Amino acid sequence: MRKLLYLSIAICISFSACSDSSTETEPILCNNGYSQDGECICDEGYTGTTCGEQETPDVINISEVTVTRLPDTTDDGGSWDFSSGPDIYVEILKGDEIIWESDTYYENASDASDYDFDLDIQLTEPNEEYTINLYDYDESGSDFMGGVVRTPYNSDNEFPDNITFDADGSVAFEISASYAW
Ligand SMILES: [Ca+2]
Ligand SMILES: [Ca+2]
Repeated sequence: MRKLLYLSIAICISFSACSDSSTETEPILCNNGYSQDGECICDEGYTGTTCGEQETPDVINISEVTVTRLPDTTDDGGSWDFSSGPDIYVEILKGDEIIWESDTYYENASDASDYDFDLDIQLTEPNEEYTINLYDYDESGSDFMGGVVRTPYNSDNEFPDNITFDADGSVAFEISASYAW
């Protein structure tokens, strides 16, 4: 019996498993940040004790919009132009107000390709709805091809670089996004 007691004391000393090491600051798990002196230092855009909550950005910066789906024909199955495909351009709206419109278009576009438009705008109301519309350019008056409405931000989206505008309709888009707080 005595032998066993000595043994357990020896284990405690050699491995310091029984010593009071818990007085040292325990590192805590920080979801989006790092631990320093028992506190989480959060990455930009995150807040809360363990940096688990997103902070709503002041603006979402948009550097590109990509047309990822478009209708090759009109609703009644006809071609967009007399003998060719649609000549596409994009509009971004907040409510009824056009906040950006491409000044170039792609000639004779088809659903087989994606089409990138460069831009440099800010969405200043990330929690409100924006609309992206696609048009077939015609000198005699452009034709509306389809549009998608969505709120670009939500509080658990982890700030994606690409935001998809896709409501399973005839058109879909992706925007390249960065965030500022
Ligand atoms: Ca055309
Ligand atoms: Ca056209």
